[in-house]
Amino acid sequence: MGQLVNGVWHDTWYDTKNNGGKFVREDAGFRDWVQDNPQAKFQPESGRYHLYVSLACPWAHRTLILRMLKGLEPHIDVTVVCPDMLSEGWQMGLPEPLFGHTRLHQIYTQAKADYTGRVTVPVLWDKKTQTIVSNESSEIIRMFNREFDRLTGNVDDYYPQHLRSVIDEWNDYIYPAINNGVYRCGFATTQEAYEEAYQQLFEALDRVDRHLETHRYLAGNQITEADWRLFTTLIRFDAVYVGHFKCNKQRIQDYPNLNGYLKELYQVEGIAQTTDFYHIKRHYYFSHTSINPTQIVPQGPQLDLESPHGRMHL
Ligand SMILES: N[C@@H](CCC(=O)N[C@@H](CS)C(=O)NCC(=O)O)C(=O)O
Repeated sequence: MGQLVNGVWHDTWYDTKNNGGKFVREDAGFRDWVQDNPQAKFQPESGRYHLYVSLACPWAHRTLILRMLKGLEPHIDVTVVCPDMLSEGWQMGLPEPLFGHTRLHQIYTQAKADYTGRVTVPVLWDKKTQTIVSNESSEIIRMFNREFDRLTGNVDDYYPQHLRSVIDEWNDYIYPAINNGVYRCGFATTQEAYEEAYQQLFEALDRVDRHLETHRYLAGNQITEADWRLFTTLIRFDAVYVGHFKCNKQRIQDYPNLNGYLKELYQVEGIAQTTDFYHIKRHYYFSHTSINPTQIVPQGPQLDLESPHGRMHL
């Protein structure tokens, strides 16, 4: 775990001292957009972009899901990093195909030689202009949702106009409390910071669970971006966040509605193939040595994600 300072890699853990023990996530550094418009710098073209992901990471997982759902797999190739993120940060098991690099930070300095900031996944690389288009998953999934439609002919829309305000509202609520909330629990270095995050997290899960009693999905009758953004946290919850991040009030399995909702999303065609529990468990338990110094990866839990989800009546 570390970061780049003026293009030089430093092995440092998150600094929570200046924030009263709270974990504060840094904003992504590359924020360009692929756009389907003739003036755009980054245009949607088959084979032009490369995606660097970790299968462990919930933010990267979103991009893999949208890539799959939108028929982009033949058009955007992928490098998967190794699950262990230690003193060199994210690393490739084999040299990656574009430059032969074996560390993700080399991709960042390839784009910007004096880059300063954390080296995170996902990364969307442009082979034509030789740079990083974006390392912000919430924006990469918007590009995947729409900008390649003419190329793929897939016009499924996970951020439809008429639901945008509802989706935005859920995203704004779920991101700090749940998606980032589990990290705020796990990476807190004071009791107060942990308890604050924990309370907010379980209040939010209760609220979402109540909502799902009468709504099939977050925004109503159709699966949207908001569901996929929540899914990638829920699917990691019982396997990792309950134990490793101390989010242990109750499991997703114990919620009357979230449990079936999670199963239904997991059972959508192609989604299970984007989910890798080996990478997920190994990454968190083995990489965060300040939380789990023995690096022992638990054997359990046994998850039941394949049985009927029971949400057809909604
Ligand atoms: N805002 C980013 C956050 C991505 C992120 O923080 N990814 C984590 C993996 S789960 C990472 O690469 N962390 C490395 C680090 O912070 O040094 C996004 O959503 O794309």
